[in-house]
Amino acid sequence: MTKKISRRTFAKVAATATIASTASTALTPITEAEPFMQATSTRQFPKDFLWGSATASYQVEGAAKEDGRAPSIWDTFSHTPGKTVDNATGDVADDHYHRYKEDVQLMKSLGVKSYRFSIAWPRVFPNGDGSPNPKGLDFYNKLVDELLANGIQPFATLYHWDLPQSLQDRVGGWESRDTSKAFGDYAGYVAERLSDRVKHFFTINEFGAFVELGYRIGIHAPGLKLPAGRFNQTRHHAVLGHGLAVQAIRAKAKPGTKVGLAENMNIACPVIETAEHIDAAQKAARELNAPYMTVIQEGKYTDWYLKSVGADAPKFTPEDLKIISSPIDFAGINIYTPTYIRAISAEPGFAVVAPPKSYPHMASFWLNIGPEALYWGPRHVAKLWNVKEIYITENGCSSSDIPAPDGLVYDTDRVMYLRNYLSQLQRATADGVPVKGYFLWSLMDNFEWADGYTNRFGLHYVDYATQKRTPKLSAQFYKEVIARNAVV
Ligand code: GBH
Repeated sequence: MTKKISRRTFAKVAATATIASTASTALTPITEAEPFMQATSTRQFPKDFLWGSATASYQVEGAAKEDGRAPSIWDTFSHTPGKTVDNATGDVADDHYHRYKEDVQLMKSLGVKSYRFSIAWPRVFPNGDGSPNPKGLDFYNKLVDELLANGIQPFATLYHWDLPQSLQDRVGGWESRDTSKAFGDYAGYVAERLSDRVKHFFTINEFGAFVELGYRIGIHAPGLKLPAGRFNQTRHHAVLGHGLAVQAIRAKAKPGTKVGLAENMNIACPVIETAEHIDAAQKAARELNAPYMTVIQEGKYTDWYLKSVGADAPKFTPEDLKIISSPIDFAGINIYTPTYIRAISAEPGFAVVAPPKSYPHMASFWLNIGPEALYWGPRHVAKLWNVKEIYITENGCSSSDIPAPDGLVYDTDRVMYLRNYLSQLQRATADGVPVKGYFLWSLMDNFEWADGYTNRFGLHYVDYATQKRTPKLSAQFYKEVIARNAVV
């Protein structure tokens, strides 16, 4: 009879043998004998995974009054006393408008293959509609050329919240369909001129943030607190603007140009990974995103959404829904925090579990840590709507980021955050979820909206007094991830 040797005994024997034969190697090779060590190969991302970083115009550019740029609602809002921490504005921000070449070199040294930036609508159409400002697009032409010359693919967002003030004044901004229409025209104009070099466009960044915070809660520009009916109509005009932009881009851009959006969906994570909670989370993913991603994907508002808003439902035509759901080439999701979901037997089949007071978060109080959001977010999108091309258009975090005596920022908390989130993203790709790329927010510290310059999200520390950029520890970490195409 063969004597059975337990796995554990076998492991011990084999490990000893390995150590004996490679006595001088510091790292023991990973073998069957060490089942507790995960081989690097299993933490690998798919070949050609597109590593990138992201920024947005008003947060980095500065040059607020140059070359014919007119004010946006964010200029007005940030210049209104009391609206941002320390009354900070984006007048100068990172002065990226003048330092873009230096910033492209930061990207190059990280090794990113792509860069997501946004175009300032009021540079291109100072009044929002009407005559374009010929100098407006020059900056983006130069930026795109510089990126391509350095082997970095440009991904352009058409709206990251800097609405021309003129449209707010004349028609009430996104409260009016005129803004949706003007957005479509602007999108077509830009796509026609950049699509010889820019192959991916995002229409709108985060309906779920700018509409809610700007038109309902009032803590972002234009600072309104609309009643429910008008507010839901504003939501509708925003998704309509997206649809009109998709159509305009299709009409005007070079063949092969891809278009999508970048939405901060509510990321429904099952409280426990059992079939019933997973099922509930999937339902929640559809319902909690009903006014934006769901109507864009499905061409209808869900029954539950319409029921829950009742008499305050938006007014729309079947034609609107068709425009809103114009087919897109990919979905971008901005992912920061999880929303935990548990199954319930009553309608609608799920309940949101509020985070306990002790829930861990990063420097921003809202930034609860939930790495599995990076697994469930793209998985729901792929499953619910059969989306075949997904990008994580933002993920990252704020840290206190205080330079050490040697001048460097050792942001071990950001590295911890990223390592854990990326592990879950790797898990998604290994499970076959079609995530094609990841844009880390952000390339460098910048104007963090109502928080002004008090919250830092960058891989590079920015000394705002001198505009000096210094890579943080997290930049070194990300560089290593990109070089190895794996979680490190
Ligand atoms: C993104 O929003 C933005 O696209 C980007 O511009 C920004 O810099 C980045 O994240 C970091 O914040 O004050 O309690 O109402 C992320 C989603 C939604 C997060 C709104 C902050 C406000 C919380 N944001 N939320 S609260």
